[in-house]
Amino acid sequence: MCASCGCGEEDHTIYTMPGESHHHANKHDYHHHHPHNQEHEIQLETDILSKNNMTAERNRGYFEALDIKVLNLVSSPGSGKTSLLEKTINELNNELKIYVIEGDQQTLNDANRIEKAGAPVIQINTGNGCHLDAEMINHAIKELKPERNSILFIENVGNLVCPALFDLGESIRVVIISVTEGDDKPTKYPTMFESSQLCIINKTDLLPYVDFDIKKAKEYALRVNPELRFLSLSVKTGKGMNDWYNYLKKCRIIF
Ligand SMILES: Nc1nc2c(ncn2[C@@H]2O[C@H](COP(=O)(O)OP(=O)(O)OP(=O)(O)O)[C@@H](O)[C@H]2O)c(=O)[nH]1
Ligand SMILES: [Mg+2]
Repeated sequence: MCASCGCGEEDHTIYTMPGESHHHANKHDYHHHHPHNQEHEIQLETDILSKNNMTAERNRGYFEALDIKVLNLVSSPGSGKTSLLEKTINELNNELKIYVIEGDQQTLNDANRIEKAGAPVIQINTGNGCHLDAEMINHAIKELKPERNSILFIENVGNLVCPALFDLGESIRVVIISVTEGDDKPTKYPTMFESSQLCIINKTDLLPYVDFDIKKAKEYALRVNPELRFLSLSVKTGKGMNDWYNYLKKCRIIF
């Protein structure tokens, strides 16, 4: 087991563009040794994260040089990340050049949805891994080759814990919660909210049917990150989506 997040020992990462046969990555050396001594585990975790941070900085430099804005979408499974991207691509594809990196443990489902929506996409299948890391992104952008002045969305593996630790070199981290998940998520999974700049509260069309208090959710999130900004929306009905589109148009200037 990995000392940092408990994901699987073997590296089964697979990179695939829709319509192509996939290929496996080289084994990451940090997945090799898993000593069960606590001191060694802390050392290993520090090594993993510092190696990741160095690669993330290289990614960031690459993105900045090409003026590519990168949004890392993180959430529990099923909060609506791919649905949000599908609608965004449909709405903004004429105005912005959009690219997508999809992260899931298995399947090409999300990449196929994005391709159908009309954006260039690469799927990373992490196998046993429960998060994307900077090296995977580094590898993926060499294949995806996003253009200068574009927006790159990275849909992380659905998981509210591990992706919080791994900087990918993104400009903005966006945490998405849906109203079906409970309004106490920010207190239970604070690192994700602490490390994000924007929080999207999705599926507001379901508010009449669930016990979710938006005011409380925001209050909890602001306790761990007073700088966090919020957008409440429903991808399904489109309510609140204009605020998101405006945020994206502005973030090209701000970040
Ligand atoms: N009612 C409602 N359902 C939604 C909304 N947004 C997404 N969904 C539904 O939520 C389910 C999951 O949506 P996805 O977009 O696949 O979620 P995801 O976050 O990409 O899921 P993973 O990639 O598996 O983590 C689908 O059935 C969507 O149709 C919304 O605003 N309202
Ligand atoms: Mg998805």
